Amino acid sequence: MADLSVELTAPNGRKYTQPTGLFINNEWVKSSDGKTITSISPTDETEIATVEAASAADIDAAVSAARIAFKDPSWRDLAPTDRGNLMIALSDLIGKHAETLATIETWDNGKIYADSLGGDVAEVQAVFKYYGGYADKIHGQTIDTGPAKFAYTIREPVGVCGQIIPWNYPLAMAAWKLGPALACGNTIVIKAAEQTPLSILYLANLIKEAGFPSGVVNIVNGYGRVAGAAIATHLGIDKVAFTGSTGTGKEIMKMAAINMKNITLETGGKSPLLVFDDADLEQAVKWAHIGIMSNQGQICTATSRILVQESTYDKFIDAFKKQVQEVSVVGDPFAESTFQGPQVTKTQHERVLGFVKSGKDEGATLISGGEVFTKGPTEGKGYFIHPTVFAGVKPNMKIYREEVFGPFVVIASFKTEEEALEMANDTIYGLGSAVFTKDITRAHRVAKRIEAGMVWINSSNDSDYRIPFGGVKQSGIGRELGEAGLAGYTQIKAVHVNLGSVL
Ligand code: TXE
Repeated sequence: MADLSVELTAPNGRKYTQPTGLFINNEWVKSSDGKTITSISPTDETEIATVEAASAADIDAAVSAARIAFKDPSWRDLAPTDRGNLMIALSDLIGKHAETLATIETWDNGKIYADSLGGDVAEVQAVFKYYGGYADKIHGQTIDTGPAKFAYTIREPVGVCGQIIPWNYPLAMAAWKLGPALACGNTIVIKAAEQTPLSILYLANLIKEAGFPSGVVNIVNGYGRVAGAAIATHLGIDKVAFTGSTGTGKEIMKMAAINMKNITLETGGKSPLLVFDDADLEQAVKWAHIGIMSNQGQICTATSRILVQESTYDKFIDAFKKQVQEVSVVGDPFAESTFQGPQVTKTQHERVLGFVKSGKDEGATLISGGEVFTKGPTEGKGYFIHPTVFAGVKPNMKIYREEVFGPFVVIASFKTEEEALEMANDTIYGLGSAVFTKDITRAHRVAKRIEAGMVWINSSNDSDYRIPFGGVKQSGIGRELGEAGLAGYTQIKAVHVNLGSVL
């Protein structure tokens, strides 16, 4: 254990012990093949820590631990209320360690500290408490089929769940997956993204401290094509839940077919935000800005396509440009005045800049940003970018069709409601969508016809642990959060009973 943690002092002065191992069977272990991941701060490009990276053999060990734990009476026979209480104890511990968790998240990912603390970590705490409350409320049904027979159903855990998460909300994505899985009595092998390996390891210690039996939650870091693929193909895993790109989601589906795993996917988006000419313009501008520029634009539901009715288009562009330039203060994510920190990695930074070039080449009008931002906390260092807005964008352009995943938005115009809907739905994705109008009938008409898993009326990007989250089309399969989030983590057994008294 001694060499599987390191004492760190974060840029905000917080000192803490960073675990660096693989968390298997409630123990910290080294990678079997000596592979590691070094985490880089996106703010100043310095190395934060080096952690163990799981091999296929390590995944195998984690799955064995999870399988034994699944059958062990200490977990299998734990009363649902006690299972829930463990989750509530974990939620309380997260509250106690909130500032350290938020510090790690901001240092490793680059998201602003106020969001890490008040958004991500607060949500993680709430999710474990919420699903802890569900643990003893997961019921089956009784079904009366006539005088001689009836049946009842039992909602059983799926088994050993593999969970693969991305880097944009490392702790929150872990909680969205661990919460419902634990509430239903499953055991888990979860892999964090190689870009942000640190915060989940700190969470692992809290899981142990809360009192979860060994092997119930196994937490590993590792590369997608090694550890991720080992999870997706493992015959000892009954379900795989994934959040990430649509391309990787499709690969995981194919791999998971090997033993017909139960599957939940939350993938990419190119969510439209519709502004009709009767909208409250000030509100539309405010929410359109939050919807795309929060979290450095690294949100799967980011409203990255703004569609504005022709008569209000010029007014919207002027007001939106002003909002971006006044509110999107780029800089040190630990500074209180900052709205936007760095992109998570050099790769993502370059990817966004690639889209800037594409927009210019295709003839869209750049109205704001489009350059590397050089005034980071360490002069010339860090993956900062100016918030970028392209107007006059046409539906055939690459920047209109593909997910950019950065502080990058395209604006186009429409004439009628019919055309707005056609444009909004002209995408392979179907995750979020927003509509701004004061016409209550139109708001609900559009909400009904839009092809998306979520619609925000006169708002953007609201997410709440009590409300189902997920997409249609190539944005995913299944739902997370809310009561709906439990469905993917139980299976239904039907028990037929013959009363025998009547033929
Ligand atoms: O995603 P990947 P990347 C989108 C966003 C971004 C792009 C690329 O557009 O620019 O994806 O990001 C694991 N088998 N989103 O490359 O590859 C990987 O280790 C099994 C949207 O980071 O999808 C990580 O844990 N696992 C998104 C996770 O998959 C594999 C959030 C996500 O990585 C694997 C992130 C494989 N073959 C990116 N390859 C959202 N929907 O919120 C990778 N992984």
